[in-house]
Amino acid sequence: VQDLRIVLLGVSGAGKSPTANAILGQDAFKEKLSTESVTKICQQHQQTVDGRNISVIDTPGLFDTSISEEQLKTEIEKCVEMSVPGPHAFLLVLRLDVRFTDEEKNTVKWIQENFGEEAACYTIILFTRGDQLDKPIKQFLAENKQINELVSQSKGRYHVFDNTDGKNQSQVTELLEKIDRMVMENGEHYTNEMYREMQRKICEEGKSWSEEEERKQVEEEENIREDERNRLLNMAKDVALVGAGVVVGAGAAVAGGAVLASTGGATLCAAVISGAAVAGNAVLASTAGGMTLTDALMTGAAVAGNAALKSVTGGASLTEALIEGAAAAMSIIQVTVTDPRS
Ligand SMILES: Nc1nc2c(ncn2[C@@H]2O[C@H](COP(=O)(O)OP(=O)(O)OP(=O)(O)O)[C@@H](O)[C@H]2O)c(=O)[nH]1
Ligand SMILES: [Mg+2]
Repeated sequence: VQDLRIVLLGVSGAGKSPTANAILGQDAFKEKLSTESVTKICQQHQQTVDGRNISVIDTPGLFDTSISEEQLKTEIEKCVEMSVPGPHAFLLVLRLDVRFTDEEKNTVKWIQENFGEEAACYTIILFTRGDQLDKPIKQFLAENKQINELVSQSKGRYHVFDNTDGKNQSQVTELLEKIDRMVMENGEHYTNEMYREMQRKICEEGKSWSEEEERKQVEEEENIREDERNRLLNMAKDVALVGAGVVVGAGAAVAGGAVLASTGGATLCAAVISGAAVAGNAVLASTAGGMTLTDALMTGAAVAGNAALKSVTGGASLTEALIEGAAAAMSIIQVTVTDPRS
C-alpha cells in the first residue's frame, strides 16, 4: 500500500503527539510541556515518509477528565471522518516507564467498545520512552503480566519508540513495516463502514435498554395504581355502607362517592374536594379564602377525620390521609347519627 492512515489513541500523557511527530519527522503536533493534557481535538497531518504518503491522526487522551465523554465521542467521530475510508492502523500508545493504571488496562476494551471487536485486528501497541527501558522488551513483557495481557489482546503486535531520539528513523521504518504486515494479514484496512456498523449496534443496544427500562417503569406504576384502586374501593364500600341516606353521612357518602368517582376516572382532586368539603363543612370556604388546594384538602380531611392532618404530616400520602379522613368521618357518623339500619 502506498498510502497509510494511522490513528493514535491512548491516555493523556502517553506520548501520542510526540510519537505522531516522530513518525512524520516534523513537529506538526503540539506536545506537552506542563502536566495538563494538551491535545483537546483530533488533528491530522500528512507527510511523505520513506517515499509514501503517511497520514497521522492525533486524538485527545482517553479517560481525560478535562473533556467530557460527549466531547470525546464527537472528536472520535471526527477522527473517523478524517481517516476516510478508514485507518490502516490504530496505534495504542502506552508509557513503558510508569506503573500501569486501571485506565490503561481499559484502553483496549475502550477501543473495542467504540470501534468494534474487529478493531483489535488493526491495533498495534506502541510503547513510548524506549530510552528508559533497561532490559530487552521481551524480558520486560515477560515480567509485566498485565502489559503482556494487553499485547496479546492486540494479537501480540507491539513496537517500541524512543521519542527523545529525533534522528532514529529506523524505528519509524520498522513501525511502517509492522503496519504493512498487519494490513496484509487483515487483507484490508479498518473501514468506516465497520465503524458505522458498531455505532448502529451501540445505538440499538441503548435503545432496547431504554425501552426495557420504560416498560418496567410503566408496569411498576400500573401496579401501584392497581393497589391504590383496590384500597380505595374497599374503603368506599365501608363508607357507603354506613353513610348512605344520612344527612351528615352525606359527607361521608360524598367522600365515598369521591373515592368511587376517582376510581371511575374523575380527577382525584375535584372529587376529593367535594367529598372532604361536605364531610368537613369548611373546605370550600377555605379555598375561597386563598388557601392552596392541598391546604384546603388537608383541612377538609382534618376536619372530617380529626386525624388526617396528623397522618399527612406524619408522612402518609395525601390520598391515605383523605381515606383516613373519610374513615374518621365514618366513625363520627356512627357516633352522632343513628345508623339507619339499626
Ligand atoms: N523520555 C521520553 N519522554 C517521552 C517520550 N515520548 C514522549 N515523551 C514525553 O512525554 C510527555 C507526554 O507527551 P504529551 O504530548 O503530553 O502526550 P499525549 O499523549 O499527546 O498527551 P495528550 O495530548 O494530553 O493526550 C512529553 O513531555 C514528552 O516529551 C519518550 O520516548 N521518551
Ligand atoms: Mg497530545
